Amino acid sequence: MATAAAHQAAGTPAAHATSDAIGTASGPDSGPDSGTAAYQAAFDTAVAAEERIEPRDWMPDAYRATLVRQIAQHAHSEIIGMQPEANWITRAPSLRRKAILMAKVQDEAGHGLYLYSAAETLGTGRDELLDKLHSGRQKYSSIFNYPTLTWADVGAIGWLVDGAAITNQVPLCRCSYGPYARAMVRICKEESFHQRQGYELLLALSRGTDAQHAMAQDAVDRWWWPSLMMFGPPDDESSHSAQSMEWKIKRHSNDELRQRFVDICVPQAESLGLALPDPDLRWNEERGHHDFGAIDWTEFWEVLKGNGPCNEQRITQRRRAHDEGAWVREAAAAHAAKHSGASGKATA
Ligand code: FAQ
Repeated sequence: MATAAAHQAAGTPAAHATSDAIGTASGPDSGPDSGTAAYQAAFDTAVAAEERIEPRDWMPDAYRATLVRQIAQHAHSEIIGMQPEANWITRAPSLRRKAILMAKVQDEAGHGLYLYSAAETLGTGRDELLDKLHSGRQKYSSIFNYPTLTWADVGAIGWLVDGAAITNQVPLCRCSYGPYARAMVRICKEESFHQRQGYELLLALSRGTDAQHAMAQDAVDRWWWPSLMMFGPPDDESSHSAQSMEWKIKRHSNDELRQRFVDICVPQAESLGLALPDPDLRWNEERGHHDFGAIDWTEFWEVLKGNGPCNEQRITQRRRAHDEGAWVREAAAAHAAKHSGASGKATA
């Protein structure tokens, strides 16, 4: 790699030197010795030059911990996020809608798998992460603690929740950590399909009978504000943003992305013939953005503390699914062991 070669020519360690190699030199993050300082400098240079940090590269402990925290929270959100929509698979109004919804929910499981794999490249196993989710030591997105009361909620989740997820995740395709960035490319393509199916579903309801239109409007009324909360607390209360942006894990602040999402949604709501439930929403010529009303941050923090409408139900269901799936994991492990034994014999 040209940049690594440049580091070597200059007599400094490349960020792409492997952790093993560094471990024998001075030990990563072992203290403020000159070896660690040089690796830190090389890491900083690589990040500044928009190079990707890869699993075996040296990285600061805090960078690794931040990535594990964010990727784990993201992975947990994908698998917990299957629950609100899966609730409607058996009641989808047609075979077409049922097939689409099953495929979407299955995609979310797949996103969880890519993300747990990305976290594993940082040295944290899936069992440990799931254990932290089940014991409440790691979070998942606030949005999945709200109930899906009608069929229109499936459309509102697709349009607003997947829409917010894409707005947040497209910049993550440029995250400085390679495996996370690459996972996000595929996830964003699938989320984009999800968003369109939600929009199409809501459009059908909005143009349907009065009762169907009212059902679509009610769903948008309930999902709008929680969707804005998905972007995280306001910038002045966001504990991780500044450091994560410096490391180029996050590319934009929570408020910037929230504003982008509002600006995208306003014309889409007009095309849908649905109103966004915010009397303060209006175009601000001077800012070149829409102004919008105050978000209820008390509600957000309460949901994070476990006091949302569905927190208990979601985590209970997740733990039950995990326990009931134990035999599948055991069978898969036995199959893998048998398979590797067979291929081992063949090789011998
Ligand atoms: N919910 O300092 P910040 C999806 C926590 S995927 C819960 O601003 P950060 C797909 C945060 O962890 C949706 N907790 O944090 C789908 C921190 O607590 P900690 C998930 C939240 O990390 C669609 C504290 O507040 N997407 O929807 C939330 O810099 C349909 C302070 O916050 C991702 O995870 C929240 N909304 O920024 C699936 C994307 N917001 O850890 C099924 C990746 C903040 O110190 C159906 N993640 N917190 O205890 C990110 O981009 C970032 O982690 C943010 C938060 C922007 C979410």
